[in-house]
Amino acid sequence: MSPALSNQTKRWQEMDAAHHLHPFTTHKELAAKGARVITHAEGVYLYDSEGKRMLDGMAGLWCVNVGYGRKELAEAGAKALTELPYYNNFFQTTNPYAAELSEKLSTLTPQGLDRFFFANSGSEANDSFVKMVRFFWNLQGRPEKKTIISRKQGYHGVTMAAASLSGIPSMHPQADLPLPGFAHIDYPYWYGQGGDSDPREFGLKIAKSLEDKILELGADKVAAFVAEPVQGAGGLIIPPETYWPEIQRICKKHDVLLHADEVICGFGRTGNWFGSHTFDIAPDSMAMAKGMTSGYQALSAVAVGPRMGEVLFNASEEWSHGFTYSGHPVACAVALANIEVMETEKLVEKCGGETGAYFQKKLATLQTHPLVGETRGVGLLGAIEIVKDKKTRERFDGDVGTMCRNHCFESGLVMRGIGSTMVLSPPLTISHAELDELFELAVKALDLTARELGVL
Ligand code: PXG
Repeated sequence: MSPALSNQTKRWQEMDAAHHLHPFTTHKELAAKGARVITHAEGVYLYDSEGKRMLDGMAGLWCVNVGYGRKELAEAGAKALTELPYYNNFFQTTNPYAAELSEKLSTLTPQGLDRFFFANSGSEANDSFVKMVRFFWNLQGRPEKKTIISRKQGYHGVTMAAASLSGIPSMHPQADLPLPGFAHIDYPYWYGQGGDSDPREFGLKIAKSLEDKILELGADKVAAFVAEPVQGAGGLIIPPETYWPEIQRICKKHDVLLHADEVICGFGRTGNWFGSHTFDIAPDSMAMAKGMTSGYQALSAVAVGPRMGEVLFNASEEWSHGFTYSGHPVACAVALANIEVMETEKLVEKCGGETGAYFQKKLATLQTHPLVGETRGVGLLGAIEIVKDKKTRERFDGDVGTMCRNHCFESGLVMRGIGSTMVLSPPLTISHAELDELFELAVKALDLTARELGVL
């Protein structure tokens, strides 16, 4: 941040340091430095309180798919706020926005996933799934079928059950997690762990760890397998093509339900409406959030297919679950407007077509950079592996991801660092000229990182 900050920025930083607990933050460190204050945003650009402009290569937190400043979404929200700012969906009541959104979603999701429970965050959606699947197996007369298997480095949220599903090691000890009934298996990170193996064989080997775990626990004890089509926060892990077909075969064979966490992959990110379309996955249920409203409102959903849906819809017992804001009219109105923008502007087709192809072409050019061991991507998701030695894939000591991220910020680009992997997930509305700018800034930040590491 610039040395001479305005009084207003200083005031905000002081208030913040004194009173605001941030997500995933070391507060001592932040207070010493002062938080960056983002005051407005337009298109693919963010602006801070000192007037600095940054290209948002992460679409917020993988969510602002239609870009910032979209009047259509603001107007739809304002209209709902005026007409029906709130009413609940308990007690045999609904609202037009929630009803219309659930029907609309049923036309976009993979076949059969036609029933939706609304919540307010990805964490709540996954937590709700955990309760749903337990209820399902109880109703089926199989109360022992309860353990849920998920993956190391998976990210499914932070509430007690969602954090138990998550497989990022730092998320567990502070809250004595995971809860009982959760198990974690290996994840298909070929570049990091596949060594010299053929990626196709590696995909099968990692998928087999699901079968091993099911057999170890007993198939009659396993309720579901939960996974992101592409692991996002865990390092943008795109599985080899053999992985998903084998996982699905194993789930079917052992009667284990498959829950796809589409919180990042959903709403166009991988070039189709859902990551399940891109990877040809037929899940029993899905979680969605983020791109559903492009982050303009807090909204998420669990979609269920016929197997769970029929049982839950036909239960004679009340499902004792739901949030004050489930199916909130304003959030649902904004989601409908967001989907309309995506359809009118053919953003999913563009991500799967010209914009995605241009992004992937530019991303691949970074492979010639002295720090870059691999780039990989799908749709408008991209990862850049920073290595010390391209041949052996040896990493640098220390947190090079944060080092590179800081150089990105200084250069005017938001790129996320996960260990030594840099990650991109820009708005789906990004133009070719803006992509040119994004990659120019990325090279600049990589050069600055290389200089700091003594490589250039
Ligand atoms: N599932 C997935 C796949 C996610 O990426 C969640 C669930 C939880 O959603 P909520 O709305 O409860 O946050 C997420 C969230 C990061 C980062 O640093 C990623 C997420 C959240 C915060 C930070 O990449 N993803």
